[in-house]
Amino acid sequence: ATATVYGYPRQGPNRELKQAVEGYWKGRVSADALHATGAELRRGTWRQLAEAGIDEVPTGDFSFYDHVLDATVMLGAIPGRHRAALEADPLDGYFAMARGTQDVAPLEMTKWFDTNYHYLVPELGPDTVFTADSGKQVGELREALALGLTPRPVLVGPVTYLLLAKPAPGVAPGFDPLTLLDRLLPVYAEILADLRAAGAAWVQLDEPALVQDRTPAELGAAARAYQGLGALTDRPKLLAASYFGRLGEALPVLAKAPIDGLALDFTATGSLEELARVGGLPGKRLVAGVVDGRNVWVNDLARSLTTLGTLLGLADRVDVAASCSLLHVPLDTAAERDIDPQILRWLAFARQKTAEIATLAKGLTRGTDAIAAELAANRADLASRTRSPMTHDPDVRARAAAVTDTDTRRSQPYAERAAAQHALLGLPLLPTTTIGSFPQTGELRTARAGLRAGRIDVAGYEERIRAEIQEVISFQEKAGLDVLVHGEPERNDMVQYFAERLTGYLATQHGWVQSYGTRCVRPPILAGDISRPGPMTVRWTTYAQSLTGRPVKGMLTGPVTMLAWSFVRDDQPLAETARQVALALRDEVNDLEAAGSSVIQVDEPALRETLPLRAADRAQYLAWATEAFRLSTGGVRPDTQIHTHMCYAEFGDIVRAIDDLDADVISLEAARSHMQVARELAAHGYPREAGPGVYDIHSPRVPDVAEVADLLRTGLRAIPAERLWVNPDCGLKTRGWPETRASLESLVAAARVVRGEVSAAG
Ligand code: THG
Ligand code: ZN
Repeated sequence: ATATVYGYPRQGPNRELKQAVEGYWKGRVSADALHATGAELRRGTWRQLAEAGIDEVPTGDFSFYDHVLDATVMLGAIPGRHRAALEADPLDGYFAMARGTQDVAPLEMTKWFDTNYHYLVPELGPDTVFTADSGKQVGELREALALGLTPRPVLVGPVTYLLLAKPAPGVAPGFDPLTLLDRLLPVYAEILADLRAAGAAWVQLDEPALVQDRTPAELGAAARAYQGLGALTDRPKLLAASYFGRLGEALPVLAKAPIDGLALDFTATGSLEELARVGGLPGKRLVAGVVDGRNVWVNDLARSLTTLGTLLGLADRVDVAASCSLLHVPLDTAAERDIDPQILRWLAFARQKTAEIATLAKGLTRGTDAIAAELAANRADLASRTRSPMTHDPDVRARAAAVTDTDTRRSQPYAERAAAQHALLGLPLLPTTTIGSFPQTGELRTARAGLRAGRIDVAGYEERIRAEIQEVISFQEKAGLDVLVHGEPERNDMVQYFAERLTGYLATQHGWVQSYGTRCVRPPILAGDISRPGPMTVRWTTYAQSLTGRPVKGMLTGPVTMLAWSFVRDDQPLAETARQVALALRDEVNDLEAAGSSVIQVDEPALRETLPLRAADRAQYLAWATEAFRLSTGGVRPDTQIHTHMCYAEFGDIVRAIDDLDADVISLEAARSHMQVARELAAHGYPREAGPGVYDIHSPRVPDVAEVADLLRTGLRAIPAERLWVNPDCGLKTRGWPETRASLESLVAAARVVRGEVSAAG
C-alpha cells in the first residue's frame, strides 16, 4: 500500500504566503519574488511529505488564492469583464478575478461544501468557450518530478466544476452549467494529455459534489463524463476522488466507469457498507481516506487498520490517505507551546496526519508487528484522552443530562413577552440599533498586540478598552440610536474570545487555517467538557450601561456558531457538545440579565452554513441546533428581549428553524436584495420582530437618507411598523469610523422621517 494525501496547507509555517501575496498587492513584493516564495513553499511541503513517508505527493493543489479560481484559469472560463486584465498581466488579472478592481467586480465567493474554506464561484453561460491552459499544473508537476518524487496532479473534476458554477451576470438564471459538459470534456482531455506528456502516471480528479444529493440528470452527467474521460487513449491513469461524505447513488456510477481508481471517504458513516453492497472495485485502485482530514484528533490506528483490512478484499490495490485535503487543518502541533504536552498528544494537525497515514500504509503492507511501537503509543494517547478529567467533568455531564424541555422554552409566548418588553423598554416605533461591533481601529489592535507582547499591562489595556467604550456610547447617544451597544473593542475574533474564557476549550497560537484568499482563522478546539468559570462579558456591558440611560444590548455568540467555527469533539454527538456550550452561554445570558441588561443579542451567523450536505440529515441537525439556542436564551424573564443576528439573505430553507429559535428580534442581511428578506419572512408568516439591514456594511459607501427611507418603506409593506427594526446589515468592525458615523446618521434620520409618515398615516 502507498501513502498519499490530496492537498496540504498552503500558507507556510509562518503564513509566508499571506505575507508575500499581500506584499505583492501593496507593491512591496515583486512578481518574481512572489513566484519564488510559492516555489519555495511547494518544495518545503513536498520535502516534508516525502520525509514523513508519503509515497505519492499531490501537485497543483498549491494556490496563490483559491484552487477553484485556478481551475477557472486552467479551463479558460474567464468572465468577459476580466479578460483584458488577464491578457495584460496574468498575475494581476488573476487577483482582479479574486478581489475585483476599481472598475470590475470580483467573482462571487462562497463556502466550499460544509468546510470553512471559501472558493470563487465560476460564472458560466451558453456563450462560455473553454480553452486548455495546463501551464500551472504542468509547471508544478515538473517541479516535483525534478525533486525525484512521485507526483499526482490534483484537479477539480469536470462535474464538480460545473455543479459549483452559477450563471454569469446577464445570463438567464435558469441556465444550467451542466449543459456545458460536452464542451468541457475535450478541454480536460487536452490537459490530461499534457500532464501525461510531462510525466504524470496518475491524475486525481476531485468530485466532492457527488457526495451531495444529486438528481438522475446530474448522475447521468457524471456517468457520461467518466465514460468519456476513461475512454481517452492519451491519458494518465485516472483517480476520481470523493470526500466530505459517502457517495451514495454516485458510487455505482463511478465504480462502473472505465477509470483506474476511486478515492473514498471512510470517516463518513455508510461508506464501507455501500462499497461492499456494490461489490467493491474489482480491477481498480482504492484510495482509502481513513484519517479525518478536517478535524484535529489523533487517529485510532488500530481501528483504521481494521477498516483497511476489510477493504483489502474489495479492491485490487488499497492505498491510505486522509479523508480530504489537509488544507482544512493547521500545519503542525509542534508549534503549540501553550497547550499541555499531554493534551497536545491527542491532537494531529497536517504534519501529524501525514505520519499517521504513512504508519497505516506500512502496517497494511508489512503487518502490525512492523508498527508495534506506533500502535502502542497511539493506544496510550487515546486512553489518556478517554480517561482525562477534561473530557469527563461529572458536574457538566450531570447538568446536561438534567436539561428538560422547560429549560428550552421561554416562560411566556411571544405575544405576551412582547407586550412586557415594549412596556419596559419604551422604545419608539421603528427602533434603531446596530449589530454589535464598531470599527476595530489600528490603535486597538496595537494595544492587544502590546498586551500579548508585555509592552502594556492589563490595567493599561483595560483603560484603553474603557476609553473606546466611552467613545462608542457617546457617539451613539449623539447620533440618536435607541438601543446601544458597547462596540466589542475587547474582542478580536468573537469565537476565540469566548473559547479563551471557557474551560474545556483549547486555543492555538499558530493553528491557522485558510478561510479565503490570504485570510485565515485560528479555530479553537472543543476538547473537553465545557464550563464557564465566571462571567465573560458582563463587566464591559455593565460599564457601557453605566455611561448611558438608554438600553445597552448584551452581545454573545450563539452555541451553533461556537461549534461551526471551532474544531469539534469526535468522541460524542455534536448535539451533546452544543448542549454543554449552550448551558455555559445560558449562565452568561442570565448574569447579563441580573446585572441589568434588558436586551441581549445571541448571534448565530453560522446556523445556515452548518446545514448538513444531504437533505436527509438536516431535520436532525436543525432540531439540536435550535434547541441549543433556546437553551442558551430560555432562562430569562419575559420582559428581557432576546435578539439574534444572521449574516445572509438566503434563508428560505431554514425559515422554520429561524422561527423555532423563538428569539424576540432578528436582524438579517437585506440591503443588497432590496428587502427581499422582509417579504420572505412575511410570506412565511413570521410573527416576531425583524430588522432587515438597511445598508450594506461590506462596502465603504455611505447611504443617503432618502435611500434608507425608501428601503424602510419597502420593509413596511411586508412587516408592520410595530415589528420593524432599523439596523445595518452586519457588524461594523471591518469599517472605518468616518463612513460608520455618516452611515448611522443617515440611518437615524431616515427612521425619523418614516416614523413621521407612519404616525401621520395612523
Ligand atoms: N470567526 C471565525 N470563523 C469564521 C469567521 C469569524 N469563519 C467564517 C467567516 N467568519 C470567515 N471570515 C473571515 C473574515 C476575516 C478574516 C478571516 C475570516 C481575517 N483574518 C485575519 C487575517 O487572516 O489576516 C486574522 C485575524 C486574527 O488575527 O485572528 O481577516 O469571524 N472564527
Ligand atoms: Zn453579520
